[in-house]
Amino acid sequence: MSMTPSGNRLHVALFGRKNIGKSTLLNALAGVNASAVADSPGTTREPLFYPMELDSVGPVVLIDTAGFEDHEHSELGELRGQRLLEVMDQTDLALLMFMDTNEDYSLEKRWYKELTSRHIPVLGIINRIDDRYVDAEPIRVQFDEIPLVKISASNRVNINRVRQSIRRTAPLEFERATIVGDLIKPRDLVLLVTPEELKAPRFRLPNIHGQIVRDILDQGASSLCVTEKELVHTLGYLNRAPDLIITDPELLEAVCAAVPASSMVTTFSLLLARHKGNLELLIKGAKAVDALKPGDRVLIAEACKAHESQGESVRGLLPEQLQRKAGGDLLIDVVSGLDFPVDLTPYKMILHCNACSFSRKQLMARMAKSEAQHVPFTNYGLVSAYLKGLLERTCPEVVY
Ligand SMILES: Nc1nc2c(ncn2[C@@H]2O[C@H](COP(=O)(O)OP(=O)(O)OP(=O)(O)O)[C@@H](O)[C@H]2O)c(=O)[nH]1
Ligand SMILES: [Mg+2]
Repeated sequence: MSMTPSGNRLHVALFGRKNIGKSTLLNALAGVNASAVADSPGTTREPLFYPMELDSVGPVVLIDTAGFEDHEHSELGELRGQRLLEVMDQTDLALLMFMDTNEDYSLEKRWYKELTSRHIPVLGIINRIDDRYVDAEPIRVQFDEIPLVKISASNRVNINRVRQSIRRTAPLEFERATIVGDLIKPRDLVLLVTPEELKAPRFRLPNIHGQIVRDILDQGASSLCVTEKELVHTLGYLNRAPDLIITDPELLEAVCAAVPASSMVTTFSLLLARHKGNLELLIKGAKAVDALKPGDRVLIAEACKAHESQGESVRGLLPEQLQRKAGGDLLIDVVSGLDFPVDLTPYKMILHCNACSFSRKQLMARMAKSEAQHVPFTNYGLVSAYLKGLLERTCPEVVY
């Protein structure tokens, strides 16, 4: 379970005023002191993400956040507010914390509105029952009768009830659909073709391989994993053509040339795009490369900061290929992690990485922002397949 990629975990975020006990509750749920707790307000300043196995819930990412600002009009207040909205874009379930505030819940209401406008289920937590009495009724009435749990985070009272309520309140659609299950039948043979130099750390395969193999086994199909070098040799000893071949975008040309025309070919990147985003929109976005001109501005967005340390290896030769296609230099901005510009209008297109560490919700939120601003959005793999003229070969089930 510790290998569950973060994109597949239920993202549970804690929201509430400063000093209300968010970090204390996170630690109580986790059973370890993960997040810093202090008497003074403003201890947690930035969102903090903790992937963990939560008893009676399963693999989650618990997200600690900075407390609501009373002075939102300060520059820092606005920045923190922006961070909270970014966290909400990836929240599957919100824990909204309350304590006695003379029943003035205006700050809570403001953020509750943001949560409900994103259709995020909210579980209300009334904290500090060890040192004060809080009447749950006004909260129930003012917050659409959301489920409420009374706890003492520091004394670990009713923490199990919070876990059970998380399980009950978690959105049903969180159970993810399969990545390739719908493309194969029982007894099908699926060939995974990887580059000889795997980008994953030594002794590991990329997470997506594990998820795909699991899907194949669940369907009663079989899988074979080979390197590019062994592909032709392996095809030679098989007594039938593989039903599906999945490869890396950079091997696509070589693989398409080597495999039988009857085998369906696709890429890990395209499967992820289909799984996590709106594939048709991404394909439309890939075609925006045709309109690129020298001097145009393009945004490259990478989900994990790890890509930065790997330099150009993840996005590969893509910037060069784009400039060749545009017939001159482009202005290319690169952002990573949670950074994503609010104003996307200066960009002619947005190229995202595979976003393996993002949830579908997170990627869809970015796609929706781009669509609202009429900026084409696509991913590396689709653009590279399109530039090679192989997009149709790799997604035959999509009409475009
Ligand atoms: N009496 C009592 N104190 C609590 C409880 N939960 C938290 N505290 C105390 O409240 C203070 C603030 O707790 P934190 O968990 O740091 O609060 P926070 O909401 O994360 O605060 P910020 O990060 O500043 O927004 C600490 O001194 C905690 O020990 C509780 O249930 N009862
Ligand atoms: Mg805190």
